[in-house]
Amino acid sequence: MNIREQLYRDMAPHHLTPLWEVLHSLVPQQPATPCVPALWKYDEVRPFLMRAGEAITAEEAVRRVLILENPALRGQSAITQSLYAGLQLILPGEVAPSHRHTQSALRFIVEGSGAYTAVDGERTTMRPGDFIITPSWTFHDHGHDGDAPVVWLDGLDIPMIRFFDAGFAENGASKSQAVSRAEGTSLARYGHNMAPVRHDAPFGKTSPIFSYPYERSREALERLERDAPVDAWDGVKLRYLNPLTGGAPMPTMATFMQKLPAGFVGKPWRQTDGAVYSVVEGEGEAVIEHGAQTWRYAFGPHDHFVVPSWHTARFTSERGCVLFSFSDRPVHQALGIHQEERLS
Ligand code: GTQ
Repeated sequence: MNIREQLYRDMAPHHLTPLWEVLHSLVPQQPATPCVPALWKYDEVRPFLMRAGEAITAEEAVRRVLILENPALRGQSAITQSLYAGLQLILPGEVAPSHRHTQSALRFIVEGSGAYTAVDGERTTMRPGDFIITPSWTFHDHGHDGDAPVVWLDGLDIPMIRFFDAGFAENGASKSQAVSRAEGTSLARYGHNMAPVRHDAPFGKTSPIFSYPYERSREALERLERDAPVDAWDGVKLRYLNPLTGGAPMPTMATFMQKLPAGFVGKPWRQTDGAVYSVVEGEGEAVIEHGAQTWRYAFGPHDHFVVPSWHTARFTSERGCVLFSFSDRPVHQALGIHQEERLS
């Protein structure tokens, strides 16, 4: 045995390891994520969700969710290293009981109407394409008074909070929280480019608007497609705002909605923030490249896919489509490490 091997072997019991053996992978020349691109076709996922609806009640499950696990991170409940995504099902008459946690959550409504989520005493009705927030440490419960299944995408910063070992959670005193404000109050207070004169930030670093209706986002995208230049990489893309700060709606997650016009052939880009997509309407193709590998995803309504960090991606759409997405960009920006490249 040479002197190096002898050294490694003798110091191992003392919990010591030589940096020079791992330096390259510890400090890579560019992001080297273990995540891989992945696509979940809604046609394939939906039957499992409905079977979950027969297998367990929302109340017993607390949250009846099928987690979208990155194929390279099985068992970690993560779609990227920092983000969690799942599809939650609630059936008519059910309640997903009140609890709160330090993890922030977003809901993006995929299918069905008439369910509600209640945050801090205010309910908001879910409609397809709505983007709804559950701020960190606010009590929230979900219920459904309508007559057909409702499915939404849950996006949470669970892996990030786990990384920091900073998670707290507790159950609410009652199954459904008492309603203390009329539906739409938060949107009226903060959602019209105005704010109460002596406003505070009711949810700290999180947006005071907790429901961003699809109707409005879609109208903005449609007008911009018609009246303004279309971006060669993104089509028409807008980010959701915390109106009190101009920043992302949550401290850990940014959200976006984009419309690719019919006939769109987008240029490629890459960015350090891995992103999760939910297809709202229409069809298209995502082409993702990394090293020598290429993934081609033909997507349609309610499909979900993930573009990992520093993978090159581009979109095309023959008939046009609308895409919702979220990523951990605000954290990259807070740390001053966000990188983005627009390629040609
Ligand atoms: O709705 O509170 O998908 O706490 C995972 C954890 C949803 C929720 C998830 C959660 C929730």
